[in-house]
Amino acid sequence: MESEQKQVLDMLQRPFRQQTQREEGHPIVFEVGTRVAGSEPPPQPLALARSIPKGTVFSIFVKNHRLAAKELCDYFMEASSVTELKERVEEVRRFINEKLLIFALSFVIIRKPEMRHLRLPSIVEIFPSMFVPVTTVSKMEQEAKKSTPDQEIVITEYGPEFSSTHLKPEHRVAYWREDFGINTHHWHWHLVYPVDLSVSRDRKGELFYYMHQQILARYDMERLSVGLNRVEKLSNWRIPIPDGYFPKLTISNSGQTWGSRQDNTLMQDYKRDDFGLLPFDVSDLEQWHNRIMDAIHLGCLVDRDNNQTRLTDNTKPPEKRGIDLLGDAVEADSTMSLNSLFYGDLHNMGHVVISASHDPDNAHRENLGVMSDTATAMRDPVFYRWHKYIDNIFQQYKLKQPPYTAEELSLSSVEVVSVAVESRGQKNQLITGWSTRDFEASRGLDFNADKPVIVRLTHLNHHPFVYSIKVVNSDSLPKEVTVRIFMAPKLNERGVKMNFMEQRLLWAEMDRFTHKLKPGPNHILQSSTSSSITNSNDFTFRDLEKQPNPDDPGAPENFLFNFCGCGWPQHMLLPRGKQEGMAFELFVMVTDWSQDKVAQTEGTHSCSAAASFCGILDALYPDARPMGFPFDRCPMPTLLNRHVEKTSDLTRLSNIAMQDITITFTNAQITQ
Ligand code: CUO
Repeated sequence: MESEQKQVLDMLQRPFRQQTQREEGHPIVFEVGTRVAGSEPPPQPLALARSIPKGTVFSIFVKNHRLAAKELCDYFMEASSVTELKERVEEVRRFINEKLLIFALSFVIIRKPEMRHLRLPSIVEIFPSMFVPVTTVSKMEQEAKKSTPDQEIVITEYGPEFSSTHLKPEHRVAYWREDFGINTHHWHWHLVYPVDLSVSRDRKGELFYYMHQQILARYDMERLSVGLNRVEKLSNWRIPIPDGYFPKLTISNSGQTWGSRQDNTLMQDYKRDDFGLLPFDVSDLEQWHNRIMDAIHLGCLVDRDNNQTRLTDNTKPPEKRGIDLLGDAVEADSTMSLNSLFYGDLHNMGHVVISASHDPDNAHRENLGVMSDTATAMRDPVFYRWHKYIDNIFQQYKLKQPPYTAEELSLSSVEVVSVAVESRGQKNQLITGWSTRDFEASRGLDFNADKPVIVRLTHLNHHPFVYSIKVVNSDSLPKEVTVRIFMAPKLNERGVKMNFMEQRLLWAEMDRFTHKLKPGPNHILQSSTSSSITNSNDFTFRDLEKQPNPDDPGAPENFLFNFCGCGWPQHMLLPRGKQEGMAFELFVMVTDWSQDKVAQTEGTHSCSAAASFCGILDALYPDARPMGFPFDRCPMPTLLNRHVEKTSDLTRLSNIAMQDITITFTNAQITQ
């Protein structure tokens, strides 16, 4: 019998494969014209899921599509084995939208305890056309046709030049926005933290805020690296969006393309007839915005029975933090939001309205734009402007929280004596450049070739490095601590050193880990490849076919793999930096683990990596502090003084240290 892993790979392969009704023993019926009133067929099972046509956009930002996903996920969840799941998949493949099918199948494999040991291959190989432009797909088709039997087909896609010219400043960061890894991460994260699928995960709303805030910090670091200003929030919806986006990608194998947005397109009232959504006005978004802002400034949300729930981050479990409640209300998850009728569906509907702005009434029969899909949204410059607006809501709330006290920030028995990063014998000098990664496009698309067709994607990369942290524990006993590492650019757009408030939102988490300090001096060495935000989830079909049988219960590292796969790509851990070298600051803070830890139930498995962005499956988020601590709130004066020489600065916290580092972009190949 086929292994379970093999069955999973078979189900995911070539989602657009033709499976005609005749092959399945069903008569082929073509329906032409308008159905006569009263002749409607009886309701079918999976009616919602069926309502999304094959080959069209499936968007989890659209409420109806979320309901359809719920229906299909529930149906698949009932399967008691992989074999039964496969039967169900094959039964519905004929009439279910391909993207919806893969979403539901992936969701079930992550969620069902007995299937969690199975691995999902990279979404790049399942849907190559969501990651490489249609011209590259055609090139692959042509090469497949004319290749000789002994010829390997490899098509190289130069990411840095993909959709851009140098006429538009925004194109300077196209290589970052269109990177396969960050888009894969975003798809996977929303699969693990879905909306309206009755998935109630610890601090889900807060993680929605934090993960997206961290994306923005990283995007802004990248923009500063290429000489662009930090991204501006999209808060005035009555003026046109200056930057357009032309995806050049296809939605399906039938030639359907994503909608394109011209420069200076206005967000307009939504009146499309193809998603079952009621007409929806930009002023509805404004109304939801106002209600949420009122809640922030009044300090409470109001539920449907008019009860008030206070918004504060100074809570004790099980009371939820204000940021968590706000995250649920803004994203919005109607199963989690305290009052989704009143506070609405702001973030999701923003994606929808923007992705329909080129054809808001469907008059041109153009598809939605890439902002409607989690696997493609991060390609579009407007994604960051929209999320900066969403983040600004959260920041307005955060700035109302009292600054952390010295007690909350300090750990006087511990002194961080020095911090450095080391890479290839160089101290505090990090190097970035380009690498390539091969994906087998013929796993997702049928090129009619009897051999693999490979697409070689170019991406940013860096040489691995090691954090070297010297710490003195003045206690006579060993002490368990959390080490928190962040990085931010030192200078702003004008080349001026930033103060704390200006730099606050640019701090990107690089790592967070626990460590047991022995009494006296300690030397901590931590590899960049073990970062708590990253993972290596881009396994190919070939990788998975080669690995030892994962059905074997003695393969423990497979456990939770798919869940942890929602981390940030390792190759994007560092920003590009500049060719002449760019100044960054490293921030290391050591805190008391006894105050950071959360009480987990026995037997909790943690992600070996990526816990900062993914949390832990079926367990509590593994850090009791608010996410983003200590940069999530306004500073206290001691932190403002952190640059003063230690010898003369008695107020400086001993458990915090800073180090200037340089990131140099080589524009050369990085081999590891
Ligand atoms: Cu991840 Cu708007 O939430 O895209």
